[in-house]
Amino acid sequence: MLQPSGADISQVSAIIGLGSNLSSDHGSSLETLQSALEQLAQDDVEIQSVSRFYTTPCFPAGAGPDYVNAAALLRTTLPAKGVLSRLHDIEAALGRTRVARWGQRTVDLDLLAFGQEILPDLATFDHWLTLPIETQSTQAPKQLIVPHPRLQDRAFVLVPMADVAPDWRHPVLQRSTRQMLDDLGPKEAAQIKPL
Ligand code: A4P
Ligand code: MG
Repeated sequence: MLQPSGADISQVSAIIGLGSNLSSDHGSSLETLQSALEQLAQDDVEIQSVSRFYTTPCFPAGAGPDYVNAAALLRTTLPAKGVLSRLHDIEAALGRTRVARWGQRTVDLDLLAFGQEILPDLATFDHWLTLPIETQSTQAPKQLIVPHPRLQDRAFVLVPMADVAPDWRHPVLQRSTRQMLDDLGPKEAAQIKPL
C-alpha cells in the first residue's frame, strides 16, 4: 500500500462494523456497542473515529427487533487475522453466542475492510461475493474474507461507514463507500436513522 512520506508504515487502516439487536449484561444495544469500542482500544489498536449510532430495520425483514449499527475507523499494527480474533474475543466477553446465522445477537463485530487488502485471495473473495442470495443465509466462511463480502449490499453497513470512511475505495468493485451507498438508492439509505 502506498503511504504518504513520513507515515508509519507499520500501521494499517481498518474499518469495522458493529451491530446489536439484543441487550446484554452491559446494558442496551447502544451501551453494549459502546462497551465493545472501549474494549477494542488497546496499545495495538487506535480508534481514529466512530460513526453516529443508527437504528436500522432487521435484515431479513421480520427476523427480529431493529438493530443498532455503527462503524469505526482504526489504525492498527495487528494483521487482519489478529483484528478478527480481537473482535471475536470482545463478542465472547459481551456474551454473544452463535446460534443461527443472521440470528439475533447481543453484538456482531465485522471486519469490513483492511486497507486495500483482498483476503485470502481474489478467487476466494469472488466466490463469497457472488454467492447466490438463497445460499447466503446458510453458508458462512470458515476463513477471514476481506472486504466483508456483503458490505456493498447493505445500507446498515454503508451509512455508518460513510461517516468514518466516505472515500475508502473497494479494491475489487472499485467504488468508494459513498458511491456504493448511492448505488443502493435513497429508499434504502432513508431507513437508516441516527439514534
Ligand atoms: N468471517 C469471515 N470474514 C469475516 C469478516 N470480514 N468479518 C467469518 C467478520 N467475520 C468474518 O460470522 C460468520 C463467520 O464469518 C465467522 O466464522 C467469521 O470468522 P459470524 O459473525 O459468526 O456470523 P454472522 O454475524 O451471522 O455472519 P456475518 O457475515 O457477520 O453476518 P452478516 O451478514 O453481517 O449479518 N440487520 C441489521 N439491520 N443490522 C445488522 O447489523 N446483521 C446481520 C448479520 C443480519 N441482519 C442485520 C445485521
Ligand atoms: Mg459477524
